[in-house]
Amino acid sequence: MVGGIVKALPDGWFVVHGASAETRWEALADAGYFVPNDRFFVRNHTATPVIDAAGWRLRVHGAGVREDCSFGYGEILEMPAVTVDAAIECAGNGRVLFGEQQGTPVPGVPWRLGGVGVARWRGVPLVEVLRRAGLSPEAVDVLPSGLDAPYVCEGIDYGRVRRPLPIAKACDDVLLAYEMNGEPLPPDHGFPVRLVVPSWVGVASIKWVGDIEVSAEPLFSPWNTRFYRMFGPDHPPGGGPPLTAQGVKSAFELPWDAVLPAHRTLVLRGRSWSGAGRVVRVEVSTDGGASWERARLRGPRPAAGWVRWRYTWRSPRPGAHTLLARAADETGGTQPGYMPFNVHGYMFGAVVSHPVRVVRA
Ligand SMILES: Nc1nc2c(c(=O)[nH]1)N[C@H]1C(S)=C(S)[C@@H](COP(=O)(O)O)O[C@H]1N2
Ligand SMILES: [Mo]
Repeated sequence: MVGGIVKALPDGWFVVHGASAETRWEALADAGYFVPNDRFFVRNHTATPVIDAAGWRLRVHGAGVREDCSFGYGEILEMPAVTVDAAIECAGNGRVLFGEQQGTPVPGVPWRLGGVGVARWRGVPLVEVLRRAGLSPEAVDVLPSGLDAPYVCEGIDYGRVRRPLPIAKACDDVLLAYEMNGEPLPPDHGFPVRLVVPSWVGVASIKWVGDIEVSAEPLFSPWNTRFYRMFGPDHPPGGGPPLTAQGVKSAFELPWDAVLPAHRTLVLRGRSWSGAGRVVRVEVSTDGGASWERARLRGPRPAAGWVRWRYTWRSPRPGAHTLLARAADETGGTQPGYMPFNVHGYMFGAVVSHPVRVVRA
Protein backbone atom coordinates (compact mmCIF):
# COMPACT_ATOMS: atom_id res chain seq x y z
CA MET A 1 0.00 0.00 0.00
CA VAL A 2 1.62 3.26 -1.20
CA GLY A 3 0.40 6.48 0.47
CA GLY A 4 -2.86 4.92 1.63
CA ILE A 5 -3.86 3.51 -1.78
CA VAL A 6 -4.69 -0.21 -1.86
CA LYS A 7 -4.20 -1.04 -5.54
CA ALA A 8 -0.82 -1.45 -7.21
CA LEU A 9 0.54 1.76 -8.78
CA PRO A 10 2.94 0.61 -11.50
CA ASP A 11 5.22 3.37 -12.71
CA GLY A 12 4.12 2.83 -16.30
CA TRP A 13 0.53 3.74 -15.45
CA PHE A 14 0.71 6.26 -12.61
CA VAL A 15 2.52 9.29 -11.25
CA VAL A 16 2.10 9.20 -7.47
CA HIS A 17 1.46 12.51 -5.69
CA GLY A 18 1.48 11.71 -1.95
CA ALA A 19 -1.91 10.19 -1.11
CA SER A 20 -3.16 10.50 -4.71
CA ALA A 21 -2.11 8.95 -8.02
CA GLU A 22 -2.45 10.37 -11.51
CA THR A 23 -3.06 8.21 -14.58
CA ARG A 24 -0.40 8.62 -17.26
CA TRP A 25 -2.05 9.51 -20.56
CA GLU A 26 0.15 7.09 -22.45
CA ALA A 27 -1.41 4.33 -20.31
CA LEU A 28 -4.69 5.02 -22.11
CA ALA A 29 -3.20 4.54 -25.59
CA ASP A 30 -4.07 0.83 -25.57
CA ALA A 31 -7.17 1.12 -23.36
CA GLY A 32 -10.68 1.17 -24.78
CA TYR A 33 -13.27 3.86 -24.21
CA PHE A 34 -13.30 3.33 -20.43
CA VAL A 35 -10.32 3.63 -18.11
CA PRO A 36 -9.76 0.17 -16.63
CA ASN A 37 -10.19 0.11 -12.85
CA ASP A 38 -6.53 -0.73 -12.29
CA ARG A 39 -5.44 2.39 -14.24
CA PHE A 40 -8.04 4.87 -12.89
CA PHE A 41 -6.63 7.89 -11.03
CA VAL A 42 -7.08 8.05 -7.24
CA ARG A 43 -7.65 11.21 -5.26
CA ASN A 44 -7.63 10.59 -1.52
CA HIS A 45 -7.69 13.29 1.13
CA THR A 46 -6.45 10.73 3.66
CA ALA A 47 -6.28 6.99 2.96
CA THR A 48 -8.49 4.30 1.47
CA PRO A 49 -10.51 2.70 4.30
CA VAL A 50 -11.10 -1.02 4.11
CA ILE A 51 -14.82 -1.51 4.71
CA ASP A 52 -16.71 -4.76 5.28
CA ALA A 53 -19.93 -4.58 3.25
CA ALA A 54 -21.66 -6.99 5.64
CA GLY A 55 -21.40 -4.54 8.54
CA TRP A 56 -21.85 -1.36 6.47
CA ARG A 57 -25.09 0.65 6.52
CA LEU A 58 -26.09 3.85 4.77
CA ARG A 59 -27.89 6.20 7.12
CA VAL A 60 -30.26 8.80 5.62
CA HIS A 61 -31.58 11.48 7.96
CA GLY A 62 -32.39 15.16 8.49
CA ALA A 63 -35.26 17.61 8.25
CA GLY A 64 -35.59 16.97 4.50
CA VAL A 65 -36.74 13.36 4.92
CA ARG A 66 -39.68 11.88 6.82
CA GLU A 67 -37.67 9.43 8.88
CA ASP A 68 -34.18 8.65 10.02
CA CYS A 69 -33.49 5.35 8.31
CA SER A 70 -30.69 3.14 7.06
CA PHE A 71 -30.06 0.65 4.28
CA GLY A 72 -27.75 -2.37 4.12
CA TYR A 73 -25.57 -3.30 1.13
CA GLY A 74 -27.94 -6.11 0.12
CA GLU A 75 -30.94 -3.76 0.21
CA ILE A 76 -29.14 -1.26 -2.04
CA LEU A 77 -28.25 -4.02 -4.52
CA GLU A 78 -31.90 -5.06 -4.71
CA MET A 79 -33.17 -1.62 -5.68
CA PRO A 80 -33.78 -0.84 -9.39
CA ALA A 81 -30.35 -0.27 -10.95
CA VAL A 82 -29.18 2.02 -13.71
CA THR A 83 -25.92 2.36 -15.62
CA VAL A 84 -24.20 5.68 -16.35
CA ASP A 85 -21.09 6.31 -18.46
CA ALA A 86 -19.46 9.28 -16.80
CA ALA A 87 -16.16 10.97 -16.14
CA ILE A 88 -14.86 11.72 -12.70
CA GLU A 89 -12.39 14.55 -12.86
CA CYS A 90 -10.63 16.35 -10.05
CA ALA A 91 -11.29 20.10 -10.01
CA GLY A 92 -7.52 20.51 -9.75
CA ASN A 93 -6.80 18.48 -12.89
CA GLY A 94 -4.23 20.47 -14.90
CA ARG A 95 -3.15 22.47 -11.83
CA VAL A 96 0.59 22.16 -12.52
CA LEU A 97 0.03 23.98 -15.84
CA PHE A 98 -0.85 27.20 -14.02
CA GLY A 99 2.85 27.19 -13.10
CA GLU A 100 4.44 25.43 -16.08
CA GLN A 101 2.47 27.17 -18.80
CA GLN A 102 1.40 30.47 -17.25
CA GLY A 103 4.17 31.17 -14.76
CA THR A 104 1.92 31.32 -11.67
CA PRO A 105 2.49 28.14 -9.63
CA VAL A 106 -0.18 27.14 -7.12
CA PRO A 107 -0.03 24.71 -4.18
CA GLY A 108 -2.06 21.49 -4.17
CA VAL A 109 -1.87 18.07 -5.82
CA PRO A 110 0.29 18.79 -8.90
CA TRP A 111 -1.87 17.04 -11.50
CA ARG A 112 -0.86 17.41 -15.11
CA LEU A 113 -3.89 16.09 -17.07
CA GLY A 114 -4.27 12.60 -15.57
CA GLY A 115 -6.69 13.49 -12.76
CA VAL A 116 -9.60 12.27 -14.86
CA GLY A 117 -11.13 8.97 -15.95
CA VAL A 118 -14.32 7.67 -17.54
CA ALA A 119 -15.98 4.49 -16.28
CA ARG A 120 -19.27 2.69 -16.63
CA TRP A 121 -20.93 3.07 -13.22
CA ARG A 122 -23.85 1.00 -12.05
CA GLY A 123 -25.96 1.63 -9.01
CA VAL A 124 -29.19 3.12 -7.69
CA PRO A 125 -30.33 6.64 -8.56
CA LEU A 126 -29.80 8.70 -5.41
CA VAL A 127 -33.37 10.00 -5.74
CA GLU A 128 -34.67 6.43 -5.32
CA VAL A 129 -32.98 6.11 -1.94
CA LEU A 130 -34.12 9.58 -0.87
CA ARG A 131 -37.70 8.73 -1.82
CA ARG A 132 -37.56 5.57 0.27
CA ALA A 133 -36.55 7.75 3.20
CA GLY A 134 -39.60 9.95 2.57
CA LEU A 135 -38.10 12.90 0.70
CA SER A 136 -39.88 16.12 1.64
CA PRO A 137 -40.70 18.95 -0.80
CA GLU A 138 -38.90 21.17 1.73
CA ALA A 139 -35.53 19.48 1.08
CA VAL A 140 -32.77 21.91 0.11
CA ASP A 141 -29.38 20.21 0.33
CA VAL A 142 -28.06 16.66 0.46
CA LEU A 143 -24.84 16.11 2.40
CA PRO A 144 -23.06 12.79 1.85
CA SER A 145 -20.12 12.00 4.20
CA GLY A 146 -17.27 9.60 3.55
CA LEU A 147 -16.18 6.91 6.00
CA ASP A 148 -12.49 7.69 5.46
CA ALA A 149 -10.61 9.34 8.34
CA PRO A 150 -11.19 13.03 9.10
CA TYR A 151 -9.09 15.30 6.88
CA VAL A 152 -6.42 17.13 8.84
CA CYS A 153 -4.27 19.72 7.08
CA GLU A 154 -1.74 22.12 8.63
CA GLY A 155 -3.10 21.34 12.08
CA ILE A 156 -6.75 21.99 11.19
CA ASP A 157 -9.22 19.11 11.47
CA TYR A 158 -11.87 19.59 8.77
CA GLY A 159 -13.79 16.46 9.71
CA ARG A 160 -14.93 13.79 7.28
CA VAL A 161 -14.87 14.53 3.58
CA ARG A 162 -18.37 15.82 2.81
CA ARG A 163 -19.86 18.32 0.40
CA PRO A 164 -23.44 19.55 0.14
CA LEU A 165 -25.22 18.86 -3.12
CA PRO A 166 -28.25 20.95 -4.09
CA ILE A 167 -31.43 18.85 -4.07
CA ALA A 168 -32.09 19.57 -7.78
CA LYS A 169 -28.81 17.94 -8.84
CA ALA A 170 -29.16 15.15 -6.28
CA CYS A 171 -32.55 14.21 -7.78
CA ASP A 172 -31.44 14.67 -11.39
CA ASP A 173 -28.68 12.28 -12.51
CA VAL A 174 -26.71 11.37 -9.38
CA LEU A 175 -25.98 7.72 -8.78
CA LEU A 176 -25.22 5.78 -5.63
CA ALA A 177 -22.79 3.50 -7.43
CA TYR A 178 -21.62 0.06 -6.33
CA GLU A 179 -20.12 -1.14 -9.61
CA MET A 180 -17.34 0.29 -11.77
CA ASN A 181 -16.77 -1.16 -15.23
CA GLY A 182 -18.72 -4.30 -14.35
CA GLU A 183 -16.90 -5.06 -11.08
CA PRO A 184 -17.78 -4.23 -7.47
CA LEU A 185 -16.29 -0.82 -6.69
CA PRO A 186 -12.60 -1.29 -5.89
CA PRO A 187 -11.63 -0.15 -2.36
CA ASP A 188 -9.79 2.93 -3.66
CA HIS A 189 -12.81 4.07 -5.65
CA GLY A 190 -15.34 3.95 -2.84
CA PHE A 191 -16.31 0.37 -1.88
CA PRO A 192 -18.98 -0.43 -0.94
CA VAL A 193 -20.87 2.60 -2.30
CA ARG A 194 -19.94 6.03 -3.67
CA LEU A 195 -21.73 8.93 -5.27
CA VAL A 196 -21.23 9.56 -8.97
CA VAL A 197 -22.20 13.14 -9.77
CA PRO A 198 -21.97 13.34 -13.58
CA SER A 199 -20.26 16.39 -15.13
CA TRP A 200 -19.42 18.01 -11.79
CA VAL A 201 -16.08 18.45 -10.05
CA GLY A 202 -14.83 15.12 -8.70
CA VAL A 203 -15.09 16.13 -5.06
CA ALA A 204 -18.90 15.97 -5.36
CA SER A 205 -18.60 12.23 -5.97
CA ILE A 206 -18.09 11.27 -2.33
CA LYS A 207 -16.52 7.82 -1.88
CA TRP A 208 -17.24 5.31 0.91
CA VAL A 209 -20.56 7.00 1.73
CA GLY A 210 -21.87 6.10 5.16
CA ASP A 211 -24.22 8.94 5.95
CA ILE A 212 -26.46 11.28 3.99
CA GLU A 213 -28.08 14.26 5.63
CA VAL A 214 -31.01 15.82 3.80
CA SER A 215 -31.67 19.34 5.08
CA ALA A 216 -34.47 21.87 4.84
CA GLU A 217 -31.94 24.70 4.80
CA PRO A 218 -28.59 25.35 3.07
CA LEU A 219 -25.71 23.27 4.41
CA PHE A 220 -22.03 24.10 4.59
CA SER A 221 -18.79 22.18 4.88
CA PRO A 222 -15.19 23.23 4.20
CA TRP A 223 -15.61 21.60 0.76
CA ASN A 224 -18.15 24.21 -0.36
CA THR A 225 -16.85 27.17 1.64
CA ARG A 226 -13.05 27.04 1.89
CA PHE A 227 -12.17 24.60 -0.88
CA TYR A 228 -13.56 24.11 -4.39
CA ARG A 229 -14.41 27.73 -4.98
CA MET A 230 -12.45 30.29 -7.00
CA PHE A 231 -10.39 32.80 -5.05
CA GLY A 232 -8.04 35.44 -6.45
CA PRO A 233 -7.87 38.80 -8.17
CA ASP A 234 -9.96 37.67 -11.17
CA HIS A 235 -12.75 36.36 -8.93
CA PRO A 236 -15.36 37.99 -6.69
CA PRO A 237 -14.11 39.29 -3.32
CA GLY A 238 -14.80 36.50 -0.83
CA GLY A 239 -14.64 33.91 -3.60
CA GLY A 240 -16.85 32.59 -6.37
CA PRO A 241 -19.75 30.17 -5.87
CA PRO A 242 -19.09 26.51 -5.04
CA LEU A 243 -17.73 24.82 -8.18
CA THR A 244 -20.19 22.63 -10.06
CA ALA A 245 -19.78 21.62 -13.73
CA GLN A 246 -16.34 21.04 -15.21
CA GLY A 247 -15.00 22.93 -18.23
CA VAL A 248 -13.65 21.67 -21.57
CA LYS A 249 -10.35 19.77 -21.78
CA SER A 250 -8.31 17.75 -24.26
CA ALA A 251 -5.33 15.45 -23.90
CA PHE A 252 -3.07 13.45 -26.19
CA GLU A 253 -2.52 9.77 -25.35
CA LEU A 254 1.21 10.45 -25.31
CA PRO A 255 3.88 10.66 -22.63
CA TRP A 256 4.83 14.18 -21.63
CA ASP A 257 8.03 14.86 -23.66
CA ALA A 258 7.14 11.95 -25.95
CA VAL A 259 9.91 10.85 -28.29
CA LEU A 260 8.56 10.51 -31.85
CA PRO A 261 10.31 9.58 -35.11
CA ALA A 262 11.01 12.28 -37.73
CA HIS A 263 9.54 12.27 -41.25
CA ARG A 264 6.88 9.67 -40.57
CA THR A 265 3.13 9.56 -40.90
CA LEU A 266 1.98 9.29 -37.30
CA VAL A 267 -1.51 8.83 -35.94
CA LEU A 268 -1.91 11.02 -32.86
CA ARG A 269 -4.72 9.94 -30.56
CA GLY A 270 -6.43 11.76 -27.76
CA ARG A 271 -9.62 12.39 -25.85
CA SER A 272 -11.69 15.53 -25.13
CA TRP A 273 -14.45 16.12 -22.62
CA SER A 274 -16.67 18.83 -21.13
CA GLY A 275 -18.89 19.12 -18.09
CA ALA A 276 -21.39 21.16 -20.12
CA GLY A 277 -22.26 18.52 -22.72
CA ARG A 278 -21.04 16.50 -25.69
CA VAL A 279 -17.85 17.47 -27.45
CA VAL A 280 -18.72 18.29 -31.05
CA ARG A 281 -15.37 19.40 -32.51
CA VAL A 282 -11.69 18.85 -31.79
CA GLU A 283 -8.86 20.65 -33.58
CA VAL A 284 -5.13 20.03 -33.46
CA SER A 285 -2.27 22.40 -34.13
CA THR A 286 1.30 21.22 -34.68
CA ASP A 287 2.71 24.68 -35.44
CA GLY A 288 2.21 26.38 -32.10
CA GLY A 289 -1.34 27.53 -32.82
CA ALA A 290 -0.73 29.27 -36.18
CA SER A 291 -3.01 26.80 -37.97
CA TRP A 292 -5.59 24.28 -36.78
CA GLU A 293 -7.02 21.18 -38.41
CA ARG A 294 -9.92 18.98 -37.45
CA ALA A 295 -9.23 15.74 -35.62
CA ARG A 296 -11.47 12.78 -36.51
CA LEU A 297 -13.88 11.93 -33.67
CA ARG A 298 -14.69 8.28 -33.20
CA GLY A 299 -16.76 6.01 -30.98
CA PRO A 300 -19.28 6.81 -28.28
CA ARG A 301 -19.94 10.32 -27.03
CA PRO A 302 -22.11 10.15 -23.89
CA ALA A 303 -22.98 13.56 -22.48
CA ALA A 304 -20.97 13.09 -19.28
CA GLY A 305 -18.08 11.08 -20.76
CA TRP A 306 -15.38 11.93 -23.31
CA VAL A 307 -14.87 11.42 -26.99
CA ARG A 308 -11.84 9.74 -28.53
CA TRP A 309 -10.19 11.28 -31.59
CA ARG A 310 -7.26 10.84 -33.94
CA TYR A 311 -5.17 13.11 -36.10
CA THR A 312 -2.67 12.14 -38.77
CA TRP A 313 0.61 14.03 -38.52
CA ARG A 314 3.46 14.03 -40.98
CA SER A 315 6.20 14.49 -38.42
CA PRO A 316 8.81 17.15 -39.19
CA ARG A 317 12.60 17.17 -38.92
CA PRO A 318 14.22 16.35 -35.58
CA GLY A 319 13.80 18.90 -32.81
CA ALA A 320 11.55 20.04 -30.00
CA HIS A 321 7.91 20.53 -31.00
CA THR A 322 4.63 21.31 -29.34
CA LEU A 323 1.28 19.67 -29.94
CA LEU A 324 -1.95 21.51 -29.17
CA ALA A 325 -5.52 20.19 -29.08
CA ARG A 326 -8.66 22.18 -28.39
CA ALA A 327 -12.27 21.06 -28.20
CA ALA A 328 -15.68 22.67 -28.45
CA ASP A 329 -18.81 21.29 -26.80
CA GLU A 330 -22.45 21.39 -27.87
CA THR A 331 -23.14 24.47 -25.74
CA GLY A 332 -20.42 26.49 -27.50
CA GLY A 333 -17.90 26.00 -24.69
CA THR A 334 -14.28 26.01 -25.90
CA GLN A 335 -10.73 26.06 -24.61
CA PRO A 336 -9.09 29.49 -24.31
CA GLY A 337 -5.41 30.19 -24.77
CA TYR A 338 -5.07 31.38 -21.19
CA MET A 339 -6.82 30.50 -17.95
CA PRO A 340 -7.36 33.26 -15.36
CA PHE A 341 -5.44 32.50 -12.18
CA ASN A 342 -7.14 31.21 -9.03
CA VAL A 343 -5.44 30.62 -5.70
CA HIS A 344 -6.21 26.87 -5.48
CA GLY A 345 -5.47 26.18 -9.15
CA TYR A 346 -8.86 24.75 -10.06
CA MET A 347 -10.25 24.12 -13.51
CA PHE A 348 -7.28 24.71 -15.76
CA GLY A 349 -9.15 24.72 -19.07
CA ALA A 350 -6.65 26.46 -21.38
CA VAL A 351 -5.20 24.72 -24.43
CA VAL A 352 -2.26 22.66 -23.20
CA SER A 353 1.14 22.86 -24.94
CA HIS A 354 2.19 19.21 -25.04
CA PRO A 355 5.96 18.98 -25.61
CA VAL A 356 7.35 16.24 -27.88
CA ARG A 357 10.87 15.50 -29.07
CA VAL A 358 11.10 14.47 -32.69
CA VAL A 359 14.24 12.40 -33.33
CA ARG A 360 15.97 10.83 -36.34
CA ALA A 361 14.19 7.56 -36.99
N1 LIG B 1 -14.80 10.13 1.07
C1 LIG B 1 -14.07 10.73 0.13
N2 LIG B 1 -14.63 10.97 -1.07
C2 LIG B 1 -13.92 11.55 -2.05
C3 LIG B 1 -12.59 11.98 -1.83
C4 LIG B 1 -12.01 11.71 -0.56
O1 LIG B 1 -10.83 11.99 -0.29
N3 LIG B 1 -12.79 11.08 0.39
N4 LIG B 1 -11.93 12.66 -2.82
C5 LIG B 1 -12.79 13.35 -3.79
C6 LIG B 1 -12.08 13.93 -4.90
S1 LIG B 1 -11.31 15.39 -4.60
C7 LIG B 1 -12.10 13.36 -6.16
S2 LIG B 1 -11.39 14.15 -7.46
C8 LIG B 1 -12.75 12.05 -6.40
C9 LIG B 1 -11.75 11.08 -7.00
O2 LIG B 1 -12.33 9.83 -7.25
P1 LIG B 1 -11.40 8.55 -7.51
O3 LIG B 1 -10.36 8.48 -6.44
O4 LIG B 1 -12.29 7.38 -7.56
O5 LIG B 1 -10.74 8.77 -8.86
O6 LIG B 1 -13.27 11.49 -5.22
C10 LIG B 1 -13.87 12.43 -4.33
N5 LIG B 1 -14.52 11.73 -3.25
MO1 LIG C 1 -10.63 16.27 -6.61
